[in-house]
Amino acid sequence: RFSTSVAIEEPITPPVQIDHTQLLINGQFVDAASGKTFPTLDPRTGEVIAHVSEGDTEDVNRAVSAARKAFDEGPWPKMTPYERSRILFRFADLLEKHNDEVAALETWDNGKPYEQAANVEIPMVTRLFRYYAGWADKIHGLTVPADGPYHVQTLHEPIGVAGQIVPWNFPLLMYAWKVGPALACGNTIVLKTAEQTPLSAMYVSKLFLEAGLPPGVLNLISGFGPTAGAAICSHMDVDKLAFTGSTNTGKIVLELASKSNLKPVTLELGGKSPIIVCEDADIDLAVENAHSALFFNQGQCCCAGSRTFVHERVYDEFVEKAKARALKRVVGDPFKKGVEQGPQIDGVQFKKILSYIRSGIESGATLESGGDSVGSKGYYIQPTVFSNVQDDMLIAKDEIFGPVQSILKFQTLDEVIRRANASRYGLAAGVFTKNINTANTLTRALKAGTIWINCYIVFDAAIPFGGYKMSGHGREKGIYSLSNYLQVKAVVTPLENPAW
Ligand code: TXE
Repeated sequence: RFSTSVAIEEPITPPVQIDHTQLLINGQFVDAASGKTFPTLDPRTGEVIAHVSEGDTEDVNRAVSAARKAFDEGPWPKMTPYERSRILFRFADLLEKHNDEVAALETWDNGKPYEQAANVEIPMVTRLFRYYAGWADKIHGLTVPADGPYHVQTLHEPIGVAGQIVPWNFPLLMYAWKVGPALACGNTIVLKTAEQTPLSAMYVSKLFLEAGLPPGVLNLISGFGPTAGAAICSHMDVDKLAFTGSTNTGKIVLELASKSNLKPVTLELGGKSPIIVCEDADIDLAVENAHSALFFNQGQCCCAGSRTFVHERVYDEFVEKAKARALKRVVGDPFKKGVEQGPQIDGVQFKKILSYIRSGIESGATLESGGDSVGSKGYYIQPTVFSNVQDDMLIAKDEIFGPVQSILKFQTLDEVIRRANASRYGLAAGVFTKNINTANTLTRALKAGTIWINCYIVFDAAIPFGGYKMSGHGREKGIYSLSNYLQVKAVVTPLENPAW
C-alpha cells in the first residue's frame, strides 16, 4: 500500500539566498506601512523560511495611487507598443538567466519538485512573457462597415489599473498568466501574492525594474486575503480584477467588485475534472496520463483529473495498473533528484486532504494504495488511489486538492456524459479512446473549458484556459486573455463626401 519514499529526514539546503522580502510600491522595495511582517514556511518542515512584509489597506492604497499615476500620466500606456514589447522581452531574458534561483525559491516556498520547477514551470513563465511581449505591438482595432455615411473604427485601449490576486499552487505561473497580458496591453498593476508563497514574485519583480519597467507600473503586495486582497477588490480606483483561487473566495471577490465600482472580473476557480477512459483506449497511455493528471504538483492543480471514469470492460485492468503506478511514485524532499512528489503546501491543506481520505474509506470506497501521511515532519502524503468510488461520495464531489485519485466505473457513453457533467464545476476533461467519433461526441457533450484527448495537462502560452459553470469567468492565456485587459472604443466620423 505504500509508495516509494526517499529520505525525508534532514531537508536539503536550498541553493538560493532570500534577498527580497518587502513590498514593491512605485518602483521601491518598502516595508509595510504598519511595519508588520509574517512568516513564510517551508512545507518540508513547517519551519520559517523568512519573514516578509505584511501589506494591508494602507499599502494597497499607496500601490493603487502609484499604479493610477503611472497609468494616467504615463509613460507606460503612452509608450510605443514596440518599447513596451522590448521591456517584456528584456525581462524574459533576465528571468531565463536566473531560472535556477527562481526555481529554487519556488520549490522552497511551495514544496514542488525542483526538477519540475526548473525544467518545466519557470521556463513556461519565460515563454509566456515572450508570447505576450510579441503581442504588445500587434493589438489593434477594426474598421467597421456601418450603414450610413460614416467612417467607423474601433480603438483597443488598456483598461487602467488591474488588481490581480494569485494562489500558491503555481505562484509564478499564475503571476505570469496575469501580469503578461495586462502589461502587453498597456495597463498598470497591483498584484497580491498568496500568503503561503510570496518569495518568487518578489525576486522577479526586481528583474522587471532591471529590465526598465517604469516605477508604479507593477506594484507587488504580499499579505493576506481578507485584508490586502479585499482592499484591492473594493478599491474604487482599481479598474479590473483578475483572481485565481477557490470558488468560495471567487464569490467574495465578485461581491466586493459589485459593491464598489462594478469593475469587471475574471475568475479562475476550482474544478472536479472528469477523465473518461473508453473500452477501446490504449490503457497504458490512459493509466500514465490519468496518474499525472491527478498527482502532478502534489494534486494541487485546479484542473486535476480528479474523477477517473473507466469503462467496465477495462476497469479491473486499469485499477491494477493505476495502483501499481501510484506505488512507484517517488515521494521525498523536492530538492532531491528523481523525486516526483514533495509535501503539500501547508498544515491546513494537509489536514483537509487526510480528512477526505478518511471520508473515502468511511463511505465504502476501496483503498488501493496510500491513505496516510509520510514521515514525521512536514506535509507529505502518500499517493492514494481509491477504486469503487460512487458519484455521491464526498471524494467524488469536492475538490480535494491533494494526491487522491478516485476511479469510478461506467457502462455507456450517454451515462458517462451525464455523470461527468453532473458537477458544479466545468474546468477541464480528459478523453481516452482510439475512435474519432467517440472523441468528437465527448468533446461536444462535455461542459468544460479544456478537453484533452489522449493526453492531459498540456499547457502552452497560446492555449486559452478557463472554466464553465462555477469554475470561473473568462479565459486566460492565448489571444483570449488580451480582451480581459482592453476597452473597445467605437469612433464614428461623418464622411464629407459619401460618394467616395
Ligand atoms: O484559497 P483562497 P486557499 C482551492 C483548493 C484549496 C482551496 C482553499 O481546493 O484547497 O481552494 O485554498 C486570496 N479577498 N484552490 O484557502 O482563499 C488569498 O490570499 C480577496 C484552487 O488558499 O481562494 C490568495 O492570494 N482575496 C485554486 C488567493 O485568494 C482573498 C488555487 C487564493 O486563496 C480573500 C488555490 C478575500 N476575502 C486554491 N481571501 C485554483 N483555482 O487553482 C483569500 N484571498
